[in-house]
Amino acid sequence: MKHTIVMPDVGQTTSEAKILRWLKSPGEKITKGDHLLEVETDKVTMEVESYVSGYLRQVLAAEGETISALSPIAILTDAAEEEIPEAPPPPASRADAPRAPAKTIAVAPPVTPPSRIAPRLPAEFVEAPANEVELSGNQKLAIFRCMLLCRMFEERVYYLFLEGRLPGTVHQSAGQEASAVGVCSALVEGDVITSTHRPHSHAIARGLPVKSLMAELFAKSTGCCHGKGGSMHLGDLALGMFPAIAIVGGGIPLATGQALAFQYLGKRNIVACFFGDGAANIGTFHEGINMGAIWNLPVVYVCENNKYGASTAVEKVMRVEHVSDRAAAYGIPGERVDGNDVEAVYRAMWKAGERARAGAGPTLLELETYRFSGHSRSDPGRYRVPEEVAAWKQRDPLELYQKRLIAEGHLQDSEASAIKAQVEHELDEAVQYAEASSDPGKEECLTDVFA
Ligand SMILES: Cc1ncc(C[n+]2csc(CCOP(=O)(O)OP(=O)(O)O)c2C)c(N)n1
Repeated sequence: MKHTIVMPDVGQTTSEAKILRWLKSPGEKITKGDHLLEVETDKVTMEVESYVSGYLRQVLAAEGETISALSPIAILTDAAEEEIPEAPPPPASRADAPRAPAKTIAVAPPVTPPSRIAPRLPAEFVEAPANEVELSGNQKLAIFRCMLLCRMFEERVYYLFLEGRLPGTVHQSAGQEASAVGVCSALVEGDVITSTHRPHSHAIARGLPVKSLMAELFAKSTGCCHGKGGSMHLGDLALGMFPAIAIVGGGIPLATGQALAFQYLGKRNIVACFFGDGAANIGTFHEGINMGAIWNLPVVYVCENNKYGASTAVEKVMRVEHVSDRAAAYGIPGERVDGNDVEAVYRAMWKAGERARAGAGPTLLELETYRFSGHSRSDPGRYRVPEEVAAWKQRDPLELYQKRLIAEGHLQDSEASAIKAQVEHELDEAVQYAEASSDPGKEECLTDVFA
């Protein structure tokens, strides 16, 4: 079978990219996920991965050419010698770029960036003793499945994006599943979360149906926001998630306001307010948390410290060592937790949640974690040294939890594979559902929107 590889839409202000070099040559065997070529956009240079496995048969665009997004750039086939059915159309290349497609490309070995930046390695955490919030075997398995769903959802979305099937941009959260799932597992019906530009795992962990999330990413009317929110604004208040807010720090006052509403109405519900380390330097952080503190509001402020706000390392923009140190300024507890240990996150959230439900006010939780991908679809993450990324991958929250459940006797390898197959099937169905759904009609332009 023939597979046409297209140029992904990775530019920020333009929809084209220049091919710097091919990293594979015609005839080479390619595994899905292999880096095929390096491109330069208006903002960055980055490697482009293959979204299929097979043999690279034709390279359709030469190094130096500037190619429009979604134009074909290479042909792969499943078998090495397979006949290629028909000639592909030439790529849409800018008029001033050389037009002759390269037949065979000489490939230089990849260059590793110089390691001048000090790696931000995972900290050592002492495991907190198990207490009254002990989880049952079934609860642990549900947590594992949910983390797996978050991870596989992000992987699926990534490849759909590379294939040019998904519109818009995505900020992915692979690597941060333990924080999303640990926090949301400690919530009950009626509780609410607020989220950020990186909301996919928060939404899955809060229990939003995967079909409605996938349809939202495809901008379809069956999406959780009827196709008008997209990746960065997905949510469903009826299911306990405010549509996410992409303005950094924007969710903090909203969470505080919702907590005030819970208190005013005499409810025992709480708000879990997710935000990143970058948001801890935004004015709303101070105003929102201070207000939550002085009124003892039922809210837990959850900082997912993944070490970077976009490409800016956290210590470049913060004098205190830890975000949680700032809790002292508001007179509330601050706790730093291993954000890659899902049970540690669960316990900390449960404790902070009980405190909030009892009327004792907010807690600032800092969950130390790491995003495996770049900041967004167009960020290769070159500001991070390979040693740092490798050290965090050693602490992959999903692998850590799978090993732990196997060691505790709650899970076997074969069961983990079966769960993975189920999740794969659920995602296949979600993509089919999303692609078969209709676009929002013109008559819906002004419904569900406030401005
Ligand atoms: C007020 C505001 N400033 C800048 C941006 C652009 N921006 C989007 S995400 C981001 C980085 C946010 O970092 P962090 O809060 O640590 O979250 P993370 O991306 O690490 O999840 C920036 C600067 C924005 N969306 N809103």
